Amino acid sequence: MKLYYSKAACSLAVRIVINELAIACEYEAVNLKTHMTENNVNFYQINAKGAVPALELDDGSLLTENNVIQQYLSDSYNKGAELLPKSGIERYRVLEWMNYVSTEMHKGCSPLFNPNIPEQLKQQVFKPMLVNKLAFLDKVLANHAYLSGERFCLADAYLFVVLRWLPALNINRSEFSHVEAYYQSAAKRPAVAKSLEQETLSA
Ligand SMILES: N[C@@H](CCC(=O)N[C@@H](CS)C(=O)NCC(=O)O)C(=O)O
Repeated sequence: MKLYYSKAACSLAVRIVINELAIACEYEAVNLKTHMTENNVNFYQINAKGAVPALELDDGSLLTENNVIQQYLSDSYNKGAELLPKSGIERYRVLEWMNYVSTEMHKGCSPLFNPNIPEQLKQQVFKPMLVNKLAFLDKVLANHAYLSGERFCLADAYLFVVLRWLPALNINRSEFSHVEAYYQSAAKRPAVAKSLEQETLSA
């Protein structure tokens, strides 16, 4: 198995899941500006979408879309039930949160990273939208340790990565004390710390 990733990008969530589940995996970095991989391959020839994460399976096929890759890994490996319950409403709670993190949090950050969007629009429209969602998450995390309760799940791996981007977007995470405490606690998980180290990142 090989993960196509880019340093600090949303593919870091998949790396965290791989480390949480102790799965053997190779990694190949993708430069998202040039869309060339570290082995000098045009990434569009590997993934026509051009986006990371992309997971090459042992049969040579490619699986894309962060949330789907995470579910595949969790469902395929024995310990997966800890990150994504196998059935029942608990499973759908985790999926509900994954969808939220992907569509609201991750894609809520995307316009703020976009150099073609005017600064005024970012400050007046996109940033307040994201900050409102952080306020919502702060209320959720006041009541329990992780998104779906007391146990770290797939959605937490993904949210950790998105929260890590906030300082670069000039959003002060510590204004949301429960979010900040959650972030610091997730950063201490061995799989999270290992993933950061592998990408030479700090929390
Ligand atoms: N729909 C994709 C989106 C992933 C995505 O936004 N990846 C970003 C990095 S965080 C990317 O590769 N952007 C570069 C590009 O799309 O060319 C998913 O959920 O996996």
